[in-house]
Amino acid sequence: ELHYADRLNCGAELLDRTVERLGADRPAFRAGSGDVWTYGELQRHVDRIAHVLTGELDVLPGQRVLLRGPTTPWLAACWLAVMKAGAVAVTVLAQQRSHELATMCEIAEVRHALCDARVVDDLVKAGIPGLAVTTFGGDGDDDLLARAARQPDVYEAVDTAADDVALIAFTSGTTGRPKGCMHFHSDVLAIADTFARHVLKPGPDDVFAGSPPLGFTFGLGGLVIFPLRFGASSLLLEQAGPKQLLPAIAEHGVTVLFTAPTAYRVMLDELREPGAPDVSTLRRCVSAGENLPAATWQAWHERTALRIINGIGATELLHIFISAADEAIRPGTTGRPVPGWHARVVDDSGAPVPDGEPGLLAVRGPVGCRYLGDDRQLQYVRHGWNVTGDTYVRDADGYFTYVARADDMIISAGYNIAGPEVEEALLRHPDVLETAVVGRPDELRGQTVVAYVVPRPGTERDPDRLREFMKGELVPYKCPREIVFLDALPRTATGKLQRFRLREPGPV
Ligand code: 3SK
Repeated sequence: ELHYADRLNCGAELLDRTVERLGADRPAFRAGSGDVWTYGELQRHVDRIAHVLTGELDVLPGQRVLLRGPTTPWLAACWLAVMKAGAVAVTVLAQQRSHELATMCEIAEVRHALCDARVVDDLVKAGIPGLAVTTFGGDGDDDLLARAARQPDVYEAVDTAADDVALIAFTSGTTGRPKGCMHFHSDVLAIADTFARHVLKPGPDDVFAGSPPLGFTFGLGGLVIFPLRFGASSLLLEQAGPKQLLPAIAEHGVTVLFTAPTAYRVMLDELREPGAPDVSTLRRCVSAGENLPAATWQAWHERTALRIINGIGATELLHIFISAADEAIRPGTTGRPVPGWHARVVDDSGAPVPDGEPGLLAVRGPVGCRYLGDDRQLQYVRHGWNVTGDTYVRDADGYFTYVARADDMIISAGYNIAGPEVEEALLRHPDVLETAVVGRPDELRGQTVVAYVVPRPGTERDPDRLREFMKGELVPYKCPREIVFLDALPRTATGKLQRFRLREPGPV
């Protein structure tokens, strides 16, 4: 059980309390350019920005402030300043465009925006009524950083309640109108005090890095909240694809890595090349965002001797709630509920199903789903449990194994087929880099299994060879009837696969 004081400001806890414990001279943020901010420097930047927010921009506690930009120490400093000012951060992705931004600002009733000057055009173009936009990192006296430089460098955090809303994080899932998930000051600390504390077990000498952006709670947790909670440092990279991550690991001595299965596969290819970067500083590798196939886990382990920490998280629950560490890891499974969390597998009525049988994943813990003005809340929270929309199986040892998204089960000629199981089999073929398997409507069978495959560069696009291979891997009814080669799979801005686009008729 976690206990927090009734009055709690997560910005002050993450920054000021850490400085009190460990001093101001340790590194906090590192940028790709090689710049390093100590905790003391970060604190001064944050406090000056907080003064601008409350003293010049008239941001009031509880008001919503949009934050938008590539992953940089300045974006992270703005987030901390919004926390300390008692306002509510509405984190979005730099790639989100005018229409999406307008929708999210309308849902969250955003009045202020802090936006990296390099990506401000889309926000201005959105023409959001009543929105005051302040840029950072641009020219001119009005820029946030120029204003901050004129402010005092100590700011007393606003006295917020533990259950005041601190953050609104949007999830669009893979389709549909975005949903704003409200999270409290205590929620921000709870994800660090559950997953990070018990699974990652970080220390002040750790160097965090990863690919998810700060507008995705996977990245906000992994690259800002966790390192600050434990006095570690974080490398904040504007470009953090697998090709940039690998050399950065070697250059900055990264010890804790956050990324998704696809990036592990691409990095493995790079690591097989002669002269590949040295990744021997890595101590923890976390994978979330989508299912981690056992084949990817094994290949990474063979190449690096590291055991990837798989996890399932959700924007609704802020971060990872099922995972495993060290020797407790069982490849191919997600793991067990993180200490502080409870999980079970239920049927449509909410009743638990026996171990070994698939059903809906239901989760309960220190963070819960609170959609902002959206009746989809009634589907997500049922009988006090958060029903994530994933199909899972639990075994007798309490390990949870992913089957599919509940709406991704393929039903063909009366058989239930989990797309990820077919994908896992395809990934065992050396020519397959990425794959997505979906059901396509079919008069005879109801649905047929169609596999979309991204081949490894330089390999032949031969569907017959793959079909032959699959006959040796899976029972015939699960084998794809059609194999389509693509250069890339359709994904959301946070990297999630958009299966619905593959199910639609016509070209992808
Ligand atoms: O949506 C996810 O997959 C996720 C994973 C880890 C942490 C947070 C999130 C939202």
